[in-house]
Amino acid sequence: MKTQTVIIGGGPSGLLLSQLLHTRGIDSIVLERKTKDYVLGRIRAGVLERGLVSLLREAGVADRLDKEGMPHDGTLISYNDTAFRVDFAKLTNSHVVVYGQTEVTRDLYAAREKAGGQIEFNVEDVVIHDAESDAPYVTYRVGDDARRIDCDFVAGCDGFHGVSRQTIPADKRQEFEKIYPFGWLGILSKTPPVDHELIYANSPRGFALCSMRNENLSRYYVQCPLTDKPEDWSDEAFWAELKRRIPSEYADKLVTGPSIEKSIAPLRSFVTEPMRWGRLFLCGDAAHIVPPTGAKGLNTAASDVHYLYNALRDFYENNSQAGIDAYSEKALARVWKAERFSWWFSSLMHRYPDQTEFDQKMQVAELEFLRASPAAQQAMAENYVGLPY
Ligand code: FAS
Ligand code: PHB
Repeated sequence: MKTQTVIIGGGPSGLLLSQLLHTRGIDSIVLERKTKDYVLGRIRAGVLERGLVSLLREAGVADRLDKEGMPHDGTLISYNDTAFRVDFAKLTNSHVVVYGQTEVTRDLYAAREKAGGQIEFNVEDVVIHDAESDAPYVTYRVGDDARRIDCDFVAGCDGFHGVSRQTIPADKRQEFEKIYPFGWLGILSKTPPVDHELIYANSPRGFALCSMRNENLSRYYVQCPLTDKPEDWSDEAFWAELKRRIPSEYADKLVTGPSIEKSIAPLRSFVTEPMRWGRLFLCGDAAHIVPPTGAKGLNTAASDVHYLYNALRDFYENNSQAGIDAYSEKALARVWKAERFSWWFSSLMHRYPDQTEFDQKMQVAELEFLRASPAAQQAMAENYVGLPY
């Protein structure tokens, strides 16, 4: 087989890139390790930056998003049984949209299938060959059937545990990592959200987040030790702990109910440099990971896709290498800003096992400053709604 771009990974990065390329008549084949249902079964991000919303519209997959997505003009931040609001609309004349990553991925699959896009599921033993040449190829297996695709480019959209990053020789890449000493226990429940906006809560017992997917589907998180397992937490124990971590005015009106999904995600900050190796380009979690505190994971994958899509367009439409030569530096410049914001917000909102009383005083002082300073809130709002591409 031959195509212009082989895309490894059928998550949001790979599907969005494939759909955008399709809009310009550029062929791609997506190789996905799992089944479509497995991919859609993952419960992950919930907040879309303005840049990702625009990109989904450009890809022609925003109809349902525009109908069902919930624009959020601000967020609440709570500590010491009190809360204040950061007003994105007033500070940035912009907003975010609450619409689950699962729905984004579902819309992208629907669009690719409607367009007759080629997606191969249950692929195994994916290997990228001759990435440094101008004629790379990918080999893989589906069952006992060994296959090969010759191409011009390979997009590594295969997440943190994929093969793409490992294809770049270890002595040619540099990795930067910070592991956080806690995880997030998340649940999904068919209950009305406790407020119409998100609540990020700093509490002496640990971080909590009140989010949602729609008016009757809530997403809640509590910080938990890395040694915890989802089965260690009954629904009752989760709700009781969440109520202890948010201001009483919200705890008193929290509607609880059975969890329909319960999982623990570890938190890490991670970046690999460069994000290009010859004709191989890394996008999304294949290249970087952020703690979900700033809702930047999916959104930073989107800016990578934007840069790579335009670079490949430039190559095919204008016969120019400029975009692909600039890709890694351009993508990393924005990646590091997202890493910084996610690290800052995580440091501000979580309880760290080795935290001293002085450290906790520093957190409260910064929260008081954020509460009182329009300039500080402006900085936070600009990062949260999404820095420009
Ligand atoms: P993905 O990991 O989503 O997709 C990669 C795809 O590649 C997967 O479908 C995988 O099956 C496939 N793949 C892997 N290896 C392969 C191989 N060898 N061959 C073929 N296919 C292969 N972000 C937020 O903003 N908010 C959150 O709350 C949040 N929660 C998260 C919870 C968890 C447990 C995880 C892991 C991530 C979370 N994220 C969150 C980040 C997440 O949303 C990612 O940023 C987003 O999924 C990035 O999309 P992709 O880059 O497409 O990677
Ligand atoms: C979510 O709704 O899953 C969500 C929202 C905001 C975050 C992280 C996760 O910062």
